[in-house]
Parts: sequence; C-alpha cells; structure tokens
Amino acid sequence: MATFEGRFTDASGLRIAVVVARFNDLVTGKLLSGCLDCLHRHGVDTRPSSSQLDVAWVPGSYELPIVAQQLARSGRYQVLITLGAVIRGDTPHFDVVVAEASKGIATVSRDSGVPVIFGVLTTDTMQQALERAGIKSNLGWSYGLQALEMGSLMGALHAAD
Ligand code: INI
Repeated sequence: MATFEGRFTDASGLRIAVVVARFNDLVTGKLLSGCLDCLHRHGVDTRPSSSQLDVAWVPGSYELPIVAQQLARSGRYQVLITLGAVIRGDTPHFDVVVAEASKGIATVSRDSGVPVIFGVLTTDTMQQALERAGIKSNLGWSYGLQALEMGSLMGALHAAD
C-alpha cells in the first residue's frame, strides 16, 4: 500500500505562480500579503528577484481562469494560486462572476494537471471579506499552505509513475 501526502518542507523545489484580481484590491492585496508571508516562511524565495515565484495581476476574478490557463500551459510551474474577492452586496452579477471563476479554475486545474488553488473569497459584505483577509485571520496564508501541500503531493505522485 502506498500512502501519498504533501509535505510543507519541500518548497525549495517548487516554482509557483500567483494570479491576483485587482477588483476589491483592499481585500486581494491583503490576501496576497498573507500568501507571500506563508510561502516565505516555508522557504520560498519571495524577493522581487526570485526565479521561484511569479505574480500576475488581472482586472477581476472573472479573468483569473484565462491567465491561470496560460501559466499552467507554460509548464514552468508546479502549482498556481488564484486570489480574488467577490462581494454579493456590491455585485448584482455576483453569481455569474463566482460561477465563471470557480468553474474556470477547476477546469484549468484538471485539464492541465497543474494544481490551482481556489483563493477567491465569496462573501455577503466587505466587512466579512476583510475579516477573512486579515482582520480576524488571513486566508491568503492558508492558500499558500495549500499550494505547498498540493505542489508537493503532485510531485510525489509523478515520482511514483
Ligand atoms: N470582480 C471581482 O473580482 N469581484 C467583484 O466583486 C466584482 N464585481 O463586483 O463585479 C468583479 N467584477 C469584475 C469582473 O471580475 C471582471 O473583471 C469584469 O466583468 C470584466 O470582465
């Protein structure tokens, strides 16, 4: 019996891309900070000169999948992280943006074989979004951790092929 698990100590071998939406950047900027802090504390080179980490900005969460797709197809990355914030109270087309972002990101991940972390907050209010982006906890940190786990796990699975 084989047991496969991702590790959090293999970060030096990973190349990671983060795709982040500018819409609601008060929230997404904080998610990005939390995410980079997590990656840095687990050994990822997050300096501007890093050859291990790239960050791409898109206008809104709706655009996350197409840029994630381009990055995944490049073959340069073992794992991608998408960050966005869609707030129901301010968004008549909340359901459309959330559905396209979530379906699109899942499709990119499955089609490319590159794990793509779904870091899109979907909340009723800006207050709730801010609470998840640093006022209470910062889910960006968790998304960073999940990326390390999935990048490592996929590496272990590939090695066993
Ligand atoms: N994009 C978001 O990431 N969050 C939102 O809350 C949001 N609202 O409110 O509309 C939003 N809209 C922009 C959308 O993602 C696209 O960028 C835009 O429609 C252009 O394609």
